[in-house]
Amino acid sequence: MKTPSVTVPALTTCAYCGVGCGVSMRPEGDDFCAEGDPNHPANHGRLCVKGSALGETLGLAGRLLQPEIDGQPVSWTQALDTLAQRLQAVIREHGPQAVAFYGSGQLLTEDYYVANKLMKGFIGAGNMDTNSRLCMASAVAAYKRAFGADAVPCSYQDLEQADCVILTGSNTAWAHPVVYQRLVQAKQARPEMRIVVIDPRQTATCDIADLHLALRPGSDAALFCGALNAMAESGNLDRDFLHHHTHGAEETLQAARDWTVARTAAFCELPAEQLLAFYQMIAGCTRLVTLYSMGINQSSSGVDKCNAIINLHLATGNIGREGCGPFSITGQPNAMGGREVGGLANQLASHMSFTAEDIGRVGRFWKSDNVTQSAGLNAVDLFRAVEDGRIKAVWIMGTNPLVSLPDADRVRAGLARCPLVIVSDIMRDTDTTRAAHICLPALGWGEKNGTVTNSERCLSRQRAFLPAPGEAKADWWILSQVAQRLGFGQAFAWQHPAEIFREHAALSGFENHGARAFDISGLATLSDEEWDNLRPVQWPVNAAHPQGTARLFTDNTFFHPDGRARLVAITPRLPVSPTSAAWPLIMNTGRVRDQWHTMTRTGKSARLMQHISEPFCQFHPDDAPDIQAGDLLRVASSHGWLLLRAQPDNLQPRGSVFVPMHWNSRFSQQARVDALIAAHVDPLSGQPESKHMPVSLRRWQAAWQAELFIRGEEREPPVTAYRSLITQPGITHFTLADSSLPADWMAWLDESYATNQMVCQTARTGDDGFSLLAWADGALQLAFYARRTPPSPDRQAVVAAFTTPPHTASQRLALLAGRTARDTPPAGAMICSCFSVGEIRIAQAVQQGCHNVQQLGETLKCGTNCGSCIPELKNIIARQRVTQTEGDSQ
Ligand SMILES: Nc1nc2c(c(=O)[nH]1)N[C@H]1C(S)=C(S)[C@@H](COP(=O)(O)OP(=O)(O)OC[C@H]3O[C@@H](n4cnc5c(=O)[nH]c(N)nc54)[C@H](O)[C@@H]3O)O[C@H]1N2
Ligand SMILES: Nc1nc2c(c(=O)[nH]1)N[C@H]1C(S)=C(S)[C@@H](COP(=O)(O)OP(=O)(O)OC[C@H]3O[C@@H](n4cnc5c(=O)[nH]c(N)nc54)[C@H](O)[C@@H]3O)O[C@H]1N2
Ligand code: SF4
Ligand SMILES: [Mo]
Repeated sequence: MKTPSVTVPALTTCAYCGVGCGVSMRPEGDDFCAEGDPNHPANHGRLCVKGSALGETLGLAGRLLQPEIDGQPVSWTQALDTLAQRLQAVIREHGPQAVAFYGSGQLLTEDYYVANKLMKGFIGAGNMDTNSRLCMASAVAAYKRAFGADAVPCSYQDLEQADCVILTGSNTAWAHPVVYQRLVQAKQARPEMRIVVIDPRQTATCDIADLHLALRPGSDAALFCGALNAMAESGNLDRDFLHHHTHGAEETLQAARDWTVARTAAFCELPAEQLLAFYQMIAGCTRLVTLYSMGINQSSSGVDKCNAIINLHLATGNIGREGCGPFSITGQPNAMGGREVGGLANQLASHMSFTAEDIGRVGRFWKSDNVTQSAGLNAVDLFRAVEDGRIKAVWIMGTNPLVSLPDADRVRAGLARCPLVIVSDIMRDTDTTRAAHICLPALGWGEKNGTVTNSERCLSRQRAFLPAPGEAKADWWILSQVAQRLGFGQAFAWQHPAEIFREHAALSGFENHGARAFDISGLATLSDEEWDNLRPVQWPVNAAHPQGTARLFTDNTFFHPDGRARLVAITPRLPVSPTSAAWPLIMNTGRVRDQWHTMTRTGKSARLMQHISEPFCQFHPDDAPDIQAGDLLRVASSHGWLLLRAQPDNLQPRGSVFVPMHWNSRFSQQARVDALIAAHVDPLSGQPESKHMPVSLRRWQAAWQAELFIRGEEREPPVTAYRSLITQPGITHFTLADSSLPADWMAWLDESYATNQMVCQTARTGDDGFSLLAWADGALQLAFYARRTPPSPDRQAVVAAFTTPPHTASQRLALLAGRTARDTPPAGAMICSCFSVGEIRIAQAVQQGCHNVQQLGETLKCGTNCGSCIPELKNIIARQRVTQTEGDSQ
C-alpha cells in the first residue's frame, strides 16, 4: 500500500492513450480512485475503463526500485559513475556514432527534451530515436510533405462539428474510447452526421458506422485516390482553394485518374455500390474530418496513404475550417511531445531539421559546437546497427522493444551481443530489462512531474501525487546526472522540471518568426508555480495566440516557404509480403480494449484482465474448419511461431487473422507477436509494416489443458509447453497445457509446490480429468483443474475460496469440481469492466427480457459509466436473438 502525499484530489493527465484525458485522483483510504476531470477540454469528466482503473496499477509489486548492474543492486553513485565511464570509453574508442538512445512517447516532454539535447547537442550524434517510429512516423512525414510542418490541423471539437467523419485504420472505440464517446454523443445530437469506418475487420467502432468498408488489407491509398478522382469527376473539388493555396494538384489529379470506380472496387475488393455510397457521402458534406491511426501508418507505404488522405482534404477544401481536417490521432500520452522536442532521429529539435541554418541555430541556443550534423538511425536500422556492432552502447528508456519491435527475436539476439545495454524502466522484469547490463529505476505515472501533449496539440500537466518509491528517480534527473559526468554540466544543471520546460519553450520561439509551427514561446517565462498550475492549452501559444490555438491553417497559409500546401501524386502499393501456399493467411495485429501495450502496467489490474485474459488468434471458421474455440493454435510465419488460444469468429474477414500486440513473455510463454513480423519499413518514414504478415495456422494438439491457482503473487509456473498468467488479487493464476501427460499428477505438482506437505483433496474424472485442492491450516493454498479439453472452473469462485474457504464438505466438493455449492453460473468474460458484469449474466438478462442496451443498463448497470462496452453489449443481444430465433424455428 502507498502513503498518499496529498489529501485532496490531484489533477493530472491519464497515463495511457493520446486522447489525454484530465484525471482527478481522489485519495480513498490507502488507495486512490480515478475520476474524470470535468474541466479538462479533452474529456469533460469522462474516462474509459483503463483510465478508471489507474488507481489499481499504482502498487509497487514488481517495481524496479534500485539501480542494478549485472543484476546486482548498487547505489546511484555507482550506477551513474559506471554508466558514464563506460559510455565515455565507447565514445573515445569508437566515436559518438557508436552510441544510441531509444526513447518513448511515454516519457514526459521534460525527460524527452533532456535525452534529445544530450544525444544530438552534446554527444554529437543523431542516434536518438523513439518507439514513435513504430507509431506516428508516417503521419509526421506526410504532414511535413503536405504542410511543410508536422502540424495536426484540428481539434476533437472538429470531430463533433463535422457532417461526415471517416475513421480509417482506427479502432477508436477501443483505442481512443473517450474520443469515440464524444463522437457517439455528437451523432446522437445530430443524427444526420455520417460516419464511415474503413477497416478490414468488423470492430467495435463499426457500431456507430453508417457505412463500413471492409477493404482488402493495405489498399487504403487506392480507396482515397478513387475518392479524389470521383470528386474531380463530379465537380466537387474546391478549385479556388487549389489554385490559390496549393501546389501539385494537377499531377495529383492526373495520377488519380486511373482510379475509376471499377478499378478501385477491384483493387480494394469492395462492391462498387459501397464505393459510390462512400463518394456520395464525401460529396454531400461541407465539413469532413478523416481520423486515421495505425491501420494507415503501420505500412510500407504509410506516408503515401496519409498523403492520399490529405490530398482529398486539400482538394475539397476540407481544412482550416470548423469541422474539417485530416486528423492523425496519436497513440501514446506524449507521442506529440516527442515530436515537439525532436525525439525522432530525423528531427534535430523543436521542429528543426538538419539544414546548416537549423544546426547553427540550435548550436547557438544550446551553446554547443558539437551539435550533430546529420540525422541518426531510425529504430529498425538502429537495432540492426546494434546487431552488427556499429552501435556499441544503447540506452533504452520507457519502451519495451523486445516485445514491440518487428523481428523481435532478432532484436533480442542483437542486443545480447551489445557490449553496453542500459535500460531505464519502472518494472524490474521485462523482456528488455532481462537484456540489460545496467537497469535504472524510473519514477512512474503519479510519481513523476511534467507535461504531455495530446492528439489535438493540447499541453497538460502530469502531476506527482505519490512519493518517490525506493530509489526511483525522474528520467530527466537520471539523464542530467549522466550528462554532468560526461562533462556537460552547465548545459544540464536543472534542479526542477519547470526549468527544462522553460528552456524547451524558449527554443521553440528562438529565431522562429512564424517559420516553425511549434511555438510555445508564450510559456517560456512561466514561474515554477505557474508551470505547476498550468491549465491545458493548445499550441501554438505565442504573442499572436496568447491563449493557444484550436485550429491551424485558418488563413490558408502553410509552412512551405511559399505558404502553399502540397498535394502529392500517389501510386498505391500493396504490402510487401504476399500470401503463399506456405503462409496462406494475413496476420493483422493491434489492441484490445483493456490492455496497454506490453502489459507492464495494465497487467497489474485483475479487473482489466477479466475482459480478455489470454493471448488469442481470431480467424474466420472457414479458414481453419478443424479448429474449435478453446483449442490451442500454432500461428507461424517465416520468422517464428506463437501458441495462442483459438477464437473462431464469423465477423473476422476470410483470409486474415487478428492477434493482439500485448502479451509479453511474463504473461505468456510464446505470444510475442512481433517475433513473427518481418521488418519491412516505409522508405520515407522508416515505419514498420506491423499489421500485415503472411502466416499459417495449425491446431496444436494438447494432451491436457489446466488451470492452476496458487496462493501468493509472482509464483513460478511449472514447466509446460503453453502457459499464460492471469492477474488475480493475492493469487497466481495460470492456464497451462502440454503435449504429454505427466506420469503422476500428484508428484508433478509436488515437485513445484511441495503439495505433499499439505492436506490434499483430489478427484479424477474420465477424459483424463484430474483436480486437486491443497490446504494448510484450513486455508486453501492451491487449486488445480486439468482435462483433455480446456477445463472451465468458475474462476471467481475459486479465487474467492482463497480468502473465504468453504465451510461444509459439500461446498469443498463443489470447489473441487470447480463450482460453487450454490451453483451460480460463472460470470464469463468481463464485458463491463466498470461494474464487473460478465458475459453470462448479460446473456441471461437478455434471455429474461432485456432487449436493448438501455434495459441492460437499468437492470445490471453495465454500459452506464464509460460506455466502452456498448458495442459488445449490442453484439451479445444480437447473438442471443439469433440463438433464440434458431431455437424457435426448430
Ligand atoms: N486499449 C488500448 N488503447 C490504446 C493503446 C493500447 O495499447 N491499448 N495504445 C495506444 C497507441 S500507442 C496507439 S498507436 C493507438 C492505436 O490505435 P488504433 O490504430 O486504433 O489501434 P490498432 O488496434 O493498432 O489498429 C487499428 C485498426 O487498424 C486496422 N487495420 C489493419 N490493417 C488495415 C488496413 O490495411 N487498412 C485499414 N483501414 N485498417 C487496417 C485493424 O484491423 C485495427 O482494427 O492506440 C492507443 N490506445
Ligand atoms: N505487431 C505490432 N507491434 C506494435 C504495434 C502494433 O500495432 N502491432 N504498435 C506499435 C506502437 S503504435 C507502439 S506505440 C509500440 C509500443 O510499444 P512499447 O513502447 O514497447 O510498449 P510499452 O509497454 O508501453 O513500453 C513502455 C515501457 O516503459 C516502462 N515505463 C512506464 N513508465 C515509465 C517511465 O515513466 N519511465 C521509464 N523509463 N519507463 C517507463 C514500462 O514499464 C514498459 O516497459 O508498439 C509498437 N509495436
Ligand atoms: S481515453 Fe485514453 S486518455 Fe482517456 S481515460 Fe482512456 S486511456 Fe486515458
Ligand atoms: Mo503507438
